[in-house]
Amino acid sequence: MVKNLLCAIVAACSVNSGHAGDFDNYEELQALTASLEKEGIYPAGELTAIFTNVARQNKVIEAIARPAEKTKEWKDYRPNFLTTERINKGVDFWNKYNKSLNLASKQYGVPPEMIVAIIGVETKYGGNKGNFKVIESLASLGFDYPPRAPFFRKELKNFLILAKEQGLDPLETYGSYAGAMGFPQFMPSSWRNLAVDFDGDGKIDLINDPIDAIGSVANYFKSNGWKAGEAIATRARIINDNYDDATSKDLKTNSTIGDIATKGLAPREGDFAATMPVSGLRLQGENGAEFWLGFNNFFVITTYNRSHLYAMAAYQLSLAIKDAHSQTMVGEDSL
Ligand SMILES: [Ca+2]
Repeated sequence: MVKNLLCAIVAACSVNSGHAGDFDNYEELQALTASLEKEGIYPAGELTAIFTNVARQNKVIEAIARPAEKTKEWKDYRPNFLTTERINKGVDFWNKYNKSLNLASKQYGVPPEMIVAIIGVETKYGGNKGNFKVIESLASLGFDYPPRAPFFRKELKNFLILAKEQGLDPLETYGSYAGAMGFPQFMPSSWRNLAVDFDGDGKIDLINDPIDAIGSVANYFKSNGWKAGEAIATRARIINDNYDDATSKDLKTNSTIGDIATKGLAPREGDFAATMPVSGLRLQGENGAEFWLGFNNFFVITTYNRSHLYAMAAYQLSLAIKDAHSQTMVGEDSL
């Protein structure tokens, strides 16, 4: 059914990718071009020439409709991220960029293992930054994917401005099918608004510079409300039969430790103030339903990717990396 819908939307379903110049006659492209020329960001004619080389990518439109966060249960999602390889490479990344991670952690209040885990989940520490031309992804979604076209058109505009600001070649910049770029997979608007030049070389380079990526992830979290030193999530136990009412799919805290206990969930361990904001989470694990309590910082992670599964994978990866990293430090006095 989804395929039929997509066929109707793109009107060329048998063709997997389009042709250069697919968007040349689109009114939306002409409006975007006019706007960027009027603002003096592109000289007349430059964008028109660029877009004659841009093709619609139908596989991008198909991919956006079925992200893993929406189609998988926790028990199938978790093993993709909590692998020995990803944990060990996280320890390597931490050791390699220890100084920058400590500095970012101190400056923004985000623990080093959380910054490492995000870069690990997003791109395996820069190993997989995406093979889609960003301009083609964003144009395909912005012009030919009506459900989220305004969002992606805005990101396309941000990308074209970013290219001028940071000296990127708009036709040779690669990212995910959704247009996310570099080590931390920032969308263009996040790059422009929240990325930082953390190595101080005068450029914000998330594609080639892991140090800029480290500072940018930390700044992103702080800007989205990360609270230094606060818990992220904790496993819950059921204390009465109403517990179904205690969980939700919300992407923010909607209760407190005290209130959620009356609904049937309490932390398995640890000491939390009754007034601490929290939401109950239910995940389908390998051994059945798992209940968790997510705190403010858990939902800050969901601002990166709007999914409980994503935030839990990043959190658990951060714990596994921290544990493995602390073992490599035993007996070393170089810390
Ligand atoms: Ca830099």
